[in-house]
Amino acid sequence: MSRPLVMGVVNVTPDSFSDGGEWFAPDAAVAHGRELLATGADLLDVGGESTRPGAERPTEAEELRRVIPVVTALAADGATVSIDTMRASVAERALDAGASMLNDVSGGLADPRMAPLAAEASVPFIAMHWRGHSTDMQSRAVYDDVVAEVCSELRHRMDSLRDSGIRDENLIIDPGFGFAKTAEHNWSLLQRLDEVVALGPRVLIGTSRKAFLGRVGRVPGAERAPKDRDVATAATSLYAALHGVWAVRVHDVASTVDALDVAIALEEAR
Ligand code: PMM
Repeated sequence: MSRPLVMGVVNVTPDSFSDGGEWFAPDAAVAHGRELLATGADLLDVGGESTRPGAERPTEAEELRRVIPVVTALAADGATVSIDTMRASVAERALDAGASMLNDVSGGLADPRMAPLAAEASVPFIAMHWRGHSTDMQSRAVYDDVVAEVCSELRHRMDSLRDSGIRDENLIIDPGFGFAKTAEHNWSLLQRLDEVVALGPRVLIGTSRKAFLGRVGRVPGAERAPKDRDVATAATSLYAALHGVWAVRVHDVASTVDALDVAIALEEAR
C-alpha cells in the first residue's frame, strides 16, 4: 500500500455546506490553507464556487475575485495548489497565479474549453463523475447499478479527455460522492471502490463531511452537523487507503493524517 496524498480543502465561498463563509475573506482563506499544510496536507484545493445541492453559481468575475489572491499567496509559499473550478478562464488565471493542478467537478463537461486548456498546460487534471450543475443535480441521482454506471460514464469521460490531448499520467478520476448520488449510492460506491480503482488512472475521493456520513449510526432524521463528521471522514480515508486511492480530499487534515498513519502501521505489521 502506498500512503494516499491528503488534499486539504480551502473553500473561499460564503455558502459551502461544510464550512460556508468561514474562510471567505482572502486573508482568512490563506491562513486556513497554511494551517492545513502545518497539520500535514500534501496539497491544497482552492475553490470559489459552492457545489452543494441547489447552489447558484457565482459570476466568473466573482469567482476570480475569490480565488486568485488565495492561489497566489499559497503558491508563493511553495504549496502545491489545485484549483477547484468548472471554468476554463478561472483555471487559466489560477495556473498563471501558481496553481499546478486542475480539479473540475464536471470532468470537463461544464466548459468545452477546459479539456484543451488542461492538455495544453500539461498539468494533472482531476475529472469527477458529474451529471449536471448543483441547482438540480439530485434529480439525476437515478441508477440501476450506480457503480457500473459511474464507472462506464467515467470511462467515456477518460476517452474524451484523452482525445482532447490530456496524457494518461495527468489524468486523475473521482467517482463524485454526493454529486447526483443519494446516501445509498455513496455507500455502494465506497463499498465497491476497487472497481473505480481498477479503471486505471489514479483515483481521488471526496467524502469529507458529506451528508451520508452525517447519518451513519443515527436514527432516521437525526443528522450530525458537517463539522461533526470528521471522525467518520477519517474512517473513509483509512478505508480508501486500504483500497488503493491516490488521494483523499478533506476539510480536517489532522484526523485523516492520523487515520492514514494507522493504515501505514497496519501495512508495516504485515
Ligand atoms: N466535493 C466538493 C467540492 N469539490 N472536488 C472533487 N474532486 N471531489 C469532490 O468530491 C468534491 C470536489 C464539495 O464539497 P465542499 O465544497 O464542501 O468542499
